[in-house]
Order: sequence, then C-alpha cells, then structure tokens
Amino acid sequence: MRVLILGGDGYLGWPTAMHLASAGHEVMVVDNYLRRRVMVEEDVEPLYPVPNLVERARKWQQITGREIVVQIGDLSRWEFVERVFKSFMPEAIVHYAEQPSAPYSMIRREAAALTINNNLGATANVIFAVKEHCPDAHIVKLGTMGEYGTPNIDIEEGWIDIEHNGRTEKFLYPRQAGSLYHTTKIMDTDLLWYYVRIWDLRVTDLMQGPVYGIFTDESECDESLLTIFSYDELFGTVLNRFIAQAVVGYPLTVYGKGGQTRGYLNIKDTLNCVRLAMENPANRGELRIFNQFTETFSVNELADKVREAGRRFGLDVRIKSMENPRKEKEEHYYNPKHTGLLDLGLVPNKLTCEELVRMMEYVSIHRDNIAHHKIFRGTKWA
Ligand code: USQ
Repeated sequence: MRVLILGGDGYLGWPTAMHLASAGHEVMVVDNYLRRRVMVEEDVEPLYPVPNLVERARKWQQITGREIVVQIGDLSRWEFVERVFKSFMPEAIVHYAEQPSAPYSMIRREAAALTINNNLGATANVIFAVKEHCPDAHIVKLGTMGEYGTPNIDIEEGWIDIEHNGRTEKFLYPRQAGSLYHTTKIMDTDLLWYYVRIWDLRVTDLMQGPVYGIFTDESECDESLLTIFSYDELFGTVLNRFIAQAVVGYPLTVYGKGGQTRGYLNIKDTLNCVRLAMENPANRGELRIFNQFTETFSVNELADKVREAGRRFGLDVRIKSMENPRKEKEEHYYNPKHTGLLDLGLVPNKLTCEELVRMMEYVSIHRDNIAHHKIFRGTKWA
C-alpha cells in the first residue's frame, strides 16, 4: 500500500516508517520537527542525539535498499498538505502528527494554544485532503486511552450501547480527559466521527496507552536508526523515565499514591497494531475504534518491576512517592476491553524483566547525558 506517515520523525513515527517499509509498503513520511523544536525550547534534550529525518532515511536506504520518501513541512498549512496528498495519493494515512505531551500542554497558555492549534488543525487538514484527493483512503489515527479517563465502570472498545427510557442507541463511549493534550485527542475523535458520518470516510482510531521501549526489529541493524528516547518529565513516558532514573540512581518518581493504572505496550506492539489496522481497513462510513495496549499496570507495579530488574542489573533502585503534580485519581477501578487488535492477529510482546534489563544496559551507555535537574520539574495541572 502507499502509506503516508504524518509525524514521521517522532518516537513512534520513525519506527513505524521502517516497519511498514520492511513489510513491503511504499512509505512517505512528513514532519515539521515540532517536537524537536519544543524540546530545544524547553531544554529537554533526548538521551542520545538522533539524526534528522533525511539522514535517517538515507541511512535506512543504504542498509536495506528500501526507500522512505521524506517531506518536511507543516500540516497545519493547507498548501503544503494539498501538495503532499496530490503528489503521493496515499491509500492509507497514519496520523501521528500531534503535540504528544500531556505535561507540555499544561505548562502555560502558549503551550496550550500550540497544542490545540497544531493537533486540531492538522487533523482537520487531513480530513479535508482525504475528502478532496483520495476519498477511499483509510485514515489510521493515533488516539489515546486517556480519552476515556478512569471511569468507575468497564471501558468498552470505543462504543457503548445506552438504554434510556426503554429505547437503545449506540454512542461513542463517554470521554473525560485528564489533560489538555488528551482533550485535543477527544476533539480529534469528534471531528473524525462527524466527517465519517457526512462524507463516508474510512477511519480507525487507535486508543493507545503509554508506550515503553527503545528497540524495534528494524533498528537492530544500525544504532543510528534507533528512535528518539526521552527521559524528561515533558516527553518521557513513565516506564522509560523510570529506567533512566534507575540507571543514574535517582529515586523513581512515583506521583501520589501510585495506584494510577494505565494500559501499557511495548513500542514493537505499536508498530504491529498500526500495521494490522492499516492492512485490514475500516469500511467506508465506519469509525472503527481499537483499544491499543497489551497489559495494565499501576505506577507502583511498574516501579517494583524496575526495582527488580535493577537488582538483576546490579543497581540499588530506590522509589520515592512524591506529591502528584497532576490532577488525577490515584486509586481507581480500571477494566478496559482490548480484543479488537488481538482478533486481527496481534501477538503481544509482554513486559519482562529481560526487556527492562536490556533497556537499562543501553541507557547506561548514555548515562552521562542524563541531567538530573531535567528529570523532574513539577509541571502542575492546577
Ligand atoms: N507518572 C508517575 N511518575 C512519573 C511520570 C508519570 O507517577 O514520573 C504517572 C502519571 O501521573 C500517570 C501515569 O504515570 O498516572 C502515566 O503517565 P505518562 O507520563 O507515562 O503518560 P501520559 O502523560 O498519560 O501520556 C503518555 C503519552 C501520550 C499518550 C498517553 C497514553 O505521552 O502521548 O497519549 O501516554 S494514556 O496515558 O493512556 O492516555
């Protein structure tokens, strides 16, 4: 398939590009380096330097003989979007092109505005470009499990049947986000659902939990193909952060009571989920929703696993419960369904002690790049 990956420079975008190219798809990646720019502005460099997208694509082609076409530009600019769609005429669009950090979206008004304008503007432009240039193309959109929040009832896979005063109807599952970033993801879903209804678009919305990991099958052939890895408070997801903290002897930053439970997945599974969704498209006029995670853990459980892996690796890992800078439930019911991607053939890479130790080994090589003062800055929700 001809697949356009929007946000192709990011933590998930670049590994997805390599993965889909390896699977024989024709891949074009688009990015405007927004995340890199914000990271420089906020003084939160990644663990190791990452070549720019053009250099990575060149390296990838040298090693594998496969091409990944790169377009640098801003998807909130319509002229650019139109040029990309007209020239490539994608059959599938993987849409990651969003400001992905919840803490960044809460830092100050300007960051909130950037998150709203970028995320919703890009999604709207993708919708209009598909309608005008490739109405049969399948949009695979990265959503987030955070759209559902942590309700006191089971979380369904996107949709729920409601019975009210003797009548029934199927609705999007109620959403209640825990940050402005997560709220923009809800708004994306609403935009997509509206245009699916009026224009018969084909859309899959992947409600993904926090991702962890460094390595993917495609990055094994050369270190310069590794994805960007963040350990800072803004762009690092919790388990990646805990690994870096363990390696430099920084007590693991468990926020509040640590009972916050989320659905996690290995970065390798993100790639498999996206490929499976893309290769088995939604129907015209369908908004298909999958809950994309493989296992649920509380923050305390993750911290214990990292301490155990640290013991094997020879580290004395300490855990420090600290005042929670976020507004979120710290003890709650959590039972989300997640059968859709398993039904499509996903074989999960579950979290093992070996995986954590391998991450510790690699992070240790770069431990001198870890700046303690960048680990926690205490971005408050309120
Ligand atoms: N947490 C800690 N200590 C830390 C960092 C996080 O206790 O040092 C806690 C948070 O309070 C939260 C949980 O760990 O309860 C997960 O936090 P996170 O930073 O890993 O995840 P989050 O901010 O929700 O966002 C990440 C990605 C985002 C994605 C989301 C999926 O950055 O792009 O959408 O995970 S989900 O959480 O399911 O909404």
